[in-house]
Amino acid sequence: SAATRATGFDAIILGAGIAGMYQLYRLRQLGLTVRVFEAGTGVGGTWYWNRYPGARFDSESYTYGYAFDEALLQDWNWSEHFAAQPETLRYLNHVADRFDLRRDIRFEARVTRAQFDEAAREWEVALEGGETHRARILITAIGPLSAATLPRIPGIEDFRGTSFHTYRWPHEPVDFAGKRVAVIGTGATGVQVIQTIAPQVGQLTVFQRTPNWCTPLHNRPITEDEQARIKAGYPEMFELLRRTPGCYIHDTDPRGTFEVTEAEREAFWERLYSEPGFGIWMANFRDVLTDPKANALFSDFVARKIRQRVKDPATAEKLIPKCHGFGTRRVPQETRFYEAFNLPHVSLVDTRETPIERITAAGIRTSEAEYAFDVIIYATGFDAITGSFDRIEVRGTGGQRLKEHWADGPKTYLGLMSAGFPNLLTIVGPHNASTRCNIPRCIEQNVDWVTGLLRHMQAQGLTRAEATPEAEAEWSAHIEELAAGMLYTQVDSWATGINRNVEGKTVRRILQYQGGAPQYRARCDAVAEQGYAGMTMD
Ligand code: NA7
Repeated sequence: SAATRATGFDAIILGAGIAGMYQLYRLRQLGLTVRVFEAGTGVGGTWYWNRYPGARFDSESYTYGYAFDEALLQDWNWSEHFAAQPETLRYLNHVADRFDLRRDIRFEARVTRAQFDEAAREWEVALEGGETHRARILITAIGPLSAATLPRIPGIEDFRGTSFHTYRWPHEPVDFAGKRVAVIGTGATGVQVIQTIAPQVGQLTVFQRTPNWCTPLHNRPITEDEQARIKAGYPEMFELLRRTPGCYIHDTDPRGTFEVTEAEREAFWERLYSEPGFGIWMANFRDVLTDPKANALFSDFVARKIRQRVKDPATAEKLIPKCHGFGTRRVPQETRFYEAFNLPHVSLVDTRETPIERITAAGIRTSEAEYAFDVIIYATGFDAITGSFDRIEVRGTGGQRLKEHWADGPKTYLGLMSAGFPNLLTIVGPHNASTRCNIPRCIEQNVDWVTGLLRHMQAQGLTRAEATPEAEAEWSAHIEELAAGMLYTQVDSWATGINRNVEGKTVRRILQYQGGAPQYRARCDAVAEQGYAGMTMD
């Protein structure tokens, strides 16, 4: 690879999660010299950091594992339909061992700055501590949900008990027996933590600002028969995942909510509520996420379920979202989450009624009461999608900063490149389909596309590739068009770029490709087939 070889590596990859590991594997096949920089002490990304109790898949395990290697698929046995974090981390370590990935990964190496050197046509990357490395190509695999954020509440440093953000969970198990525990946050993470620790703790107080529409996961072990069927059925299953909008085994129902009788509708919704996984979100009537009337009717159905499951009517009402409809925010999947609030030692504080004023040495003070705790768990989420980019000082041609280029919302081409940032490829970046996707499926697509581009550059002896400003403008407008009419765009959430714990993240943005993964894949493939249309290369 002499043609693409610069003074350092052919390519530097940031992050050794699912994306970085697979990109390393692919680039080795091209014969490139690659270095991966990873902040953690091990591989796994999301599954390395999120060690909180109850962390597990919401995708069926066998749909989530890597698809690129048939022997790997046949050798690995998932134990449950929705595997827990320790199993997923074991799986990713198994993959790292099996493909001998670790020898090209530097652990405990956090990248703080990346600067494009126009004359040399290479990126200079600086690690925390000052060490620098150079490479022709820079690939970010830094994750859409990796910049964890604590709430902006005064006094966090004053607390004398134990406290963690769920993403920065300790590696040693935490003993909750007899402890007075607070959980702040009721997103997908908070729900998993709350339902898991509720039976273990002495006392649990949940601080909820916005309730979410949670639906049953219905997890269970995979039987031996099922294991055999899953393995024999992989080719057909992956074919199905290529056709569905989010690469799940759940496909949209072609019917409209009001095209069926009330009895049929109720029966269909009862069935969805009783079935495992995301079917209730992904395989509902086709208009539930776009037609306000359909959405309201289905939200009522889920509200009825919550009222049936939570014994105290006042608590049930607090747990029912009033300001956003079902599926307009990420749907947390739960296992006896609502029943946790029936336990005598579990209580719910609505922080809109009684805001948290400060964290104290002893616990939490709201406008109404002072609570004492041994443990505070911050399940307060992430500076999502662009936050991990903002935390690195990425500078392209003329020294312009990526954060500035994206100040009024991301500007990208295919969600994989940005004009003015040559030789930078953003796996799972903003504007691509991956955060609306069963993510490893979209990661594999992103990585394969990037690998194809680098193979092309290698074959043609090209050393510089960049999206044109016109292609970037067109793609960014296309992103806006695709999201028009979707109810989620009218709601604050990480998917619309809102995080009030971060300066400046108060304006809703379209951050995701909403046309569905098959259409996204087709667009990317067409660009490649047209000799990388919309890009300049020399
Ligand atoms: P989310 O979904 O962003 O949830 C964060 C939660 O923390 C949410 O309930 C927030 O309330 C709450 N929060 C944040 N700041 C505060 C303050 N200051 N006071 C009270 N409550 C607060 O993050 P998750 O980790 O649960 O999930 C992220 C994704 O990871 C998830 O969607 C999966 O795809 C995997 P808010 O709703 O903003 O009122």
